[in-house]
Amino acid sequence: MISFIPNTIQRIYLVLTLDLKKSPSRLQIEILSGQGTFIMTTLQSSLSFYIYATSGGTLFRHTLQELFRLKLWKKYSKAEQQPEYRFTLENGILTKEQRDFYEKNGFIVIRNLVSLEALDRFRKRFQDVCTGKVDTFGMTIMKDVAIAKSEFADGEKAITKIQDFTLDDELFQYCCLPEVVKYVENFTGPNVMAMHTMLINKPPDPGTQTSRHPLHQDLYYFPFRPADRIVCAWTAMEHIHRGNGCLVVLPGTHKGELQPHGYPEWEGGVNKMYHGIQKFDPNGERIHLEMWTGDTVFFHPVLIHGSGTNRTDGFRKAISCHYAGSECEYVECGDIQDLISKEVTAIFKKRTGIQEARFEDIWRVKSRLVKGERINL
Ligand SMILES: O=C(O)CCC(=O)C(=O)O
Repeated sequence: MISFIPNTIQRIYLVLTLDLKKSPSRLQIEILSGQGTFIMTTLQSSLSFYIYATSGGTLFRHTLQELFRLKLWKKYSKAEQQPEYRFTLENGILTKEQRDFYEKNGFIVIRNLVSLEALDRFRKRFQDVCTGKVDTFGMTIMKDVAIAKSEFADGEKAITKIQDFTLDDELFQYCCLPEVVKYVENFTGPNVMAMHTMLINKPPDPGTQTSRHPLHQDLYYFPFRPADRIVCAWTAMEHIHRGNGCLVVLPGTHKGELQPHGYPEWEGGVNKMYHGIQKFDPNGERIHLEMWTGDTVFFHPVLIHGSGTNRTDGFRKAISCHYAGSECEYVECGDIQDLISKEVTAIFKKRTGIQEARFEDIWRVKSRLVKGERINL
């Protein structure tokens, strides 16, 4: 009798205040966060229990089946907080295996993506740029430090790289190739900007090893973020292997931080703006990417990579574009990017005479929308 009265009062209270509409997940949060208090379970049938809890002075009841759903919710919400996929997006055409590979390694090679015909058009246009047949407005034309003084002082053989060809409608076609862009969207999302473009014509090394490209992170050059919504597409214009200086990547380094860079102290000299990372694990894993004509590698801007010496007689060609989701934003560059931002801005000021130019202004001018809407960049 003594225990019957409080029990009856409690049951009446339960019935009067029962709120069956409270969502199980909400109740779970409140119990876990201490706002709600678990009270008891009662047997509903042989398979079903009710779980009672109070929150904010009201009592709630859920069945064991709902508790099971709560477990699923807990699992799902954990996935939301620590997403399995950070570097790739849902909306693309990468398979699960390809996404997992990129997430883990920071790059993915897609074989035979770009046609020979398209690459021949870009090769022809490059030759026309080198021989002065087309307007090179906006482009940066670079020579190897060793070549400038060599027998290849003119024409295609004198030029190691052209950058910033977004204003050239012919070369810009590379950035817009649907077969490339459909992969790019896996990383940038649907609003795609071409930010940085290059056609690299790695020359035969004259023995100085200046044809090497030191290990670096491309994000070092970029004043926009977030890094995970930026990707490079780099297409082999011929068979590229260790002999002619293929790309070398340090898998998994895209998960790290942007590192300090500077000019490496190489005996034979270093090309302008070829800054290298100053500290890295020399014993870390390296992968040399052997690629055939049309193969395309997509890689993250924090991935440490570079390319080797060209020990052949041929000029090794590759074409690339760095894309970013147009929702990315320009940011103030910190100390790590101080050297490169000053160097690039000084060159731009000298070339254009625009003394007020800031680092981000240069990027605004040279970038071009590929698909979707131009939002921030
Ligand atoms: O094609 C190459 O040699 C490497 C290019 C590269 O990594 C770069 O220019 O950032």
